[in-house]
Order: sequence, then C-alpha cells, then structure tokens
Amino acid sequence: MARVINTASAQMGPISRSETRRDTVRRLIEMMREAKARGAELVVFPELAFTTFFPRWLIEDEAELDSFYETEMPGPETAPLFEEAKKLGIGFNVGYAELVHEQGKKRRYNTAILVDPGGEIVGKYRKVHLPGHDAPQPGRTHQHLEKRYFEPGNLGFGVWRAYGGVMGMCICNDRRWPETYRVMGLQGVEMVMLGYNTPYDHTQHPDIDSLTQFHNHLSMQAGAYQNATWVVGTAKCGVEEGSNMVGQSVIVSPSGEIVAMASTIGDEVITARCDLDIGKRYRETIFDFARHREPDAYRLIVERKGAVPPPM
Ligand code: CDV
Repeated sequence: MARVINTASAQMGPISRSETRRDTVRRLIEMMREAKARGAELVVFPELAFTTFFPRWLIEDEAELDSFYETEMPGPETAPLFEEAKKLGIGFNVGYAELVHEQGKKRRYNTAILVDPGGEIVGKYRKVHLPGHDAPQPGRTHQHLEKRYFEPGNLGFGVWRAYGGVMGMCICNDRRWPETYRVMGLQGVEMVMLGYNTPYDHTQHPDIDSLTQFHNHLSMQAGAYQNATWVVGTAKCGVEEGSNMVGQSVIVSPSGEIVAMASTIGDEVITARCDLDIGKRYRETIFDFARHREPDAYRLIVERKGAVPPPM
C-alpha cells in the first residue's frame, strides 16, 4: 500500500517588527485551515515564524532581545496554533527562537519542532549551521547576527518515526550543507522539513547574490535526490523591514524534481501528495547506501586533514 503524506508548505510574507505574536499566530492558523481544507495532514511553516527576522539588528537591551524568544512551547501566545492543529487533526513543523536555562546557563537556539495531529510535540531540532556574524559589519544596511544571538544546535540531526514515515528537520542555512541531509539519510530519512529566511544580499557579492534563487533550489533538490528523500522548504519572504528575502517555497521529490512551488512573495499555501515509496525506490537502486557507499575511502581522505597531495 502506498505510504502517502499529503503535505503543505505554508509560506509567509513579511512580519513587521511591530506585528504582535497574536496577529502572526492568526496568520499561521489561517494557512493551517487552508492546508487542511486542501487535504493536507502536515503543514511546514518557516524558520523563526512567530516574529520578524530580528538578527538583522544589533539589539543590546537584553529584555528587548529576550522578547523575540519563546521560553516555553506552547506558550500563552502560541497555544492557539496547537489547539487549532488538534481541532483540525493536522500536524505541523514550525521554527522559533528558543530561550532555555540549561546547565545553569541562559542559552539561545534557533529551533524547530514537529507536532503530530494530536497537538503533541514529537521532535525538536536546533539549527547547527549558523550563518552571518557575531558583531555588526560595517557598510551593511541589514546585519545578520545569528552567531551573536544563537548557539549552534546541540541535538544533532535526529529523525523521528511519525506520519507513517521517517521524518527529519533542519533550518535554513543547514540546507546548503550536504552533511545535513546525509546524516539524516544514513538514518533512513524519508522527508526533511525546513524553513528559511534568505535575504538576497547575504554575501554582499553581486555575482553570488544574483544566484540566490538558484542556490536555494539547487541545495534542496540536490539534498533530496542524493539522499532519496522528500524535502519541504518553506520561506518567510518579501520585503521585511527593508530586507528583501527570497520566496519560491518548494516541495521536492526524491527524484530531485520540484513538484510544487509558491508563486507569490506573500502568505501562500502549496500542497503535494508525497509518496514515501518514491524514495524507497531510489534507496533500493542508485542510492542503496549499504551497497554503493565506500565509507573506508571517505575516511582515508578525511584523515589526511586537508594535506595538499604531492605534485604528480
Ligand atoms: N537564516 C539563514 O540561515 N539565512 C541564510 C543566509 C544568511 C545565507 C541562508 O542560508 O539562507
């Protein structure tokens, strides 16, 4: 019997700095309802979906900085999203800034969770690859201070049995790194969910930045194909507080093909019928890791630790 997850990606347009959590959650709920009405059982929301993308500013007042983080999930303002999910019987993946006290220290992570259709959290991931800087860069109209406001995730790249398959998560910049998908691929992942906030001017090199849309899709399509997994990538996009961010949210098949793509740069729901057995066919043939990978050969190269080979 086919194992199908009817999946939605709920792209968000900009969230202004003054928009309240309550209003943002209302937008998310609206899209959740649309996803359900279109037959979805799972909806993937963006990275840092409850607030504006605050790492674009230097925020020195600690109380102000803290106001962008969630100290509990669900909390009083995010609980309506969980309640609606339960009422509708739809699960979701959502990203948020997490503030916790661990080992006697205040810690900050860029986090995503997977929630089942009963409204229960079944998985948590903390972003590993943090882009940007830990101090403001001269000459930039918008900063990217993720290295200042978050610690690298300490939960690894886990996978979870849910929705009748093997589910994985990563966040934004993680999607550009092959290790992200491969670590999950080696655990048999069948669907990777991720959200992103990607400004067009992120490198400040016009030749690279002009390829932002291409690189966005390239990394997700390659990750999907090379690891025989579905990838669902959801943007927060449009011009947010003067920063122009890429949209083009996608659902990518294990074939590497895009099967659904957003066509606006605002709130938009896209859906696809994700048959997990498509991935199984790739994993049993061209990407049968057990038969075709050569871990010993990879280790030989890694152990050289970057030594330049002698000239021929
Ligand atoms: N939020 C992100 O992680 N954004 C990065 C940008 C800064 C390169 C991304 O990889 O899309």
